[in-house]
Amino acid sequence: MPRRVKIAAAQLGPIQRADSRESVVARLQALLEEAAAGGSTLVVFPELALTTFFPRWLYQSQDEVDAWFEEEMPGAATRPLFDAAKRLGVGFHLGYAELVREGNQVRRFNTAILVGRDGKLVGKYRKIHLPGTAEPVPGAPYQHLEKRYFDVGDLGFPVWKAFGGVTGMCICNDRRWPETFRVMALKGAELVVLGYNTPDSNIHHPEPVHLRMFHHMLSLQANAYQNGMWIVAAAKAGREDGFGLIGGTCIVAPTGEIAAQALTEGDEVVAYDCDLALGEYIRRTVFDFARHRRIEHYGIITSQTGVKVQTQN
Ligand code: CDT
Repeated sequence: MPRRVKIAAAQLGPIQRADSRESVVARLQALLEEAAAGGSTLVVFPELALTTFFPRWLYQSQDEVDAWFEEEMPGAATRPLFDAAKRLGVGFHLGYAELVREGNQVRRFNTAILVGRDGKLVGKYRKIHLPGTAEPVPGAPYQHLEKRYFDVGDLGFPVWKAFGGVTGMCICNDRRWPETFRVMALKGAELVVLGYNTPDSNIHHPEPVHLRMFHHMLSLQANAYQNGMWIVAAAKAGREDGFGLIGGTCIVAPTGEIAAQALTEGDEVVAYDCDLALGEYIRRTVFDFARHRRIEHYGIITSQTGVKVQTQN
């Protein structure tokens, strides 16, 4: 039996450093309304969707850093989005920088939330695979300081019954790691939604430009197929603060095929009527985990991070 749910990936064009939260939320709301008018019941927004990709800069003070974070969700600036979701009966996924105060301790996460069609929180995910460095890379045209500004996510990879199926979340660099999707697939995920900010160059190693998009699509398509799940990925795209971000917002089917893809590097809604039951045959046949996985040979995956050469000779 098909289980159809129309899902929109809402790509954002660049957000400049001077843009206010209010102006960005107005853009998100316009995308939400467009997606709802087209019949979508879930709208996926990018990673850190309320601000410029601020980890590209080194700041002089902690106050400057904390200005990019939200202590409340919804807060004054974001409440209109939650109100619009409730009014339109459409849920959303939103990435933002989260600041948590616990006694004397402050923790900061790269976070995403899933909000239901009633405008209420369904679940939260905090990014686990933080890329980049804690210290600036000398001579680089811009930085990628996620390891400096964020704590590693502490919520694991949860999934929720939501939007007609079992739904999970991850954020940007998480999509490059097969463990991300396999853990959620083992919990029954049929749909994973994510946002990303992927620079169009690699500051750590010179790379042909086309590889940035290729590796993005390769990761999504391989993981969708190998886990028999839908993946909906929303980009922040275009030239932001003078530096390029790849677009490539897309919806990938459990077959690994691209069901829908953005055409621009600006604000754009990409939608598809996803049959959440489509992956069932893949998980019943070639990727029937219960019959075919051989966990007795996988232990090293969770007991070891880096490579230790262990040859047989
Ligand atoms: N935001 C984010 O996670 N971006 C990374 C860039 C990796 S290069 C340091 C990505 O995987 O797209």
